[in-house]
Amino acid sequence: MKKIDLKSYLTTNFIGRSIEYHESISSTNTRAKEVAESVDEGTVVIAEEQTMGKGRLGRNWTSPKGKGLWFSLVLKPGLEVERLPKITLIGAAAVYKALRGMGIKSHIKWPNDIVIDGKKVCGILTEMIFKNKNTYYVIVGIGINVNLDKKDFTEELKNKATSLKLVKGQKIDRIRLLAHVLNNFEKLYIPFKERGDISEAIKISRENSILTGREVKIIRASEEKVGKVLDIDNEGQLVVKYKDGKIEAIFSGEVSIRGMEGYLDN
Ligand code: BT5
Repeated sequence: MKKIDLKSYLTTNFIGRSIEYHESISSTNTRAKEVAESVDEGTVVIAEEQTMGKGRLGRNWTSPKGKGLWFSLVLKPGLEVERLPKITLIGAAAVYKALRGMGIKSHIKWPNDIVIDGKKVCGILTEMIFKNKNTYYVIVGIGINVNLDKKDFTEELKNKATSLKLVKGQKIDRIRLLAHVLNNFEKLYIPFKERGDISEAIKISRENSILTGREVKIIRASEEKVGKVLDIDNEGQLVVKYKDGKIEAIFSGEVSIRGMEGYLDN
């Protein structure tokens, strides 16, 4: 991966202006958390390979060498803590737009996945670390399956994951894609940081939502419920109508959403 190439594509002021590059690392999110305090906002920790890539709720993220974009952004937004989980939507919208800019149509599976043809091509893991009551940092970890081949996926993943190479039938320039993601991320993040405005990211998530109109299973720690997704509201919450007619707006991060009929299984 060449830093010089990245710089030539970047249009940002601070996102991706500082890069910490690793050939191999356990998890870029873990590393970003370690360095968050001492680095500038917008620093990107990126690795060719992750040996213990993390998904949400202790799940694994497959991150084979040289085939994907496995990276984490260090953010210091200084907003109320309650608003922060919404940053995941900025990540999703930025990846969506970056793919679109490279001629690839995808959908957003609220709140943290990008899917193509019903298969997951990107996942996002947002974590927060508190230094003290008033000081915290946000780490947005993004994993994109760029040039993975079928053999790079486990049997379990083969049916529910894909890569951009598999979709397009040709290799994709990882550096160019990374720059596109970072450029889009900064554009969506600045209004959020300056005035808590996340409307553009929500609009993108809503307009390209794979879940809207579908029956889904909503899984919380101790219960599973089936409902139909009506919309994503102005707060970025998923609006669901249950069988009993009750409507609920679900806050990002608190649940897992599964498609019915084995579709969208993650
Ligand atoms: C996610 O979790 O989708 C968040 C993934 C975040 C990965 C990035 S890579 C850079 C940064 N550093 C890290 O350590 N993590 C972040 P979740 O919604 O829980 O989905 C996890 C599930 O996706 C797993 O249980 C598998 O079923 C599936 N999965 C694992 N690896 C995959 C891959 N490469 N592509 C598609 N699906 C995958």
